[in-house]
Amino acid sequence: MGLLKISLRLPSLLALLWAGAGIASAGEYQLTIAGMKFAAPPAELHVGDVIVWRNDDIFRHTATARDKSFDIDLPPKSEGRMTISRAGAVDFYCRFHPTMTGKLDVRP
Ligand SMILES: [Cu+2]
Repeated sequence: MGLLKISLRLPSLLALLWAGAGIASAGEYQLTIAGMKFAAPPAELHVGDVIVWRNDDIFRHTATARDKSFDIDLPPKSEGRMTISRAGAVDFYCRFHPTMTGKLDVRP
């Protein structure tokens, strides 16, 4: 009887610890540009998360917010880090290739 109780409780305890760790830590996400396209950003972004923009192309790009909240210059084969500082939806584009676009959806 005692053994049964323990084996039932352990998985739910582990699940609780796992969920708690997810809430506490900010994430770091790489967002790659390749073939003149931004990769799709992660669906679950939060304030405090870090985005590492990575340009794998041989062309210079930028990750530029339409609301001017960020403007990351990305020479060929380079990376640029930024910490997300506010919640909301932000459309972004490349200043050199305006058809390159994407959107960040940031939760508080
Ligand atoms: Cu570009």
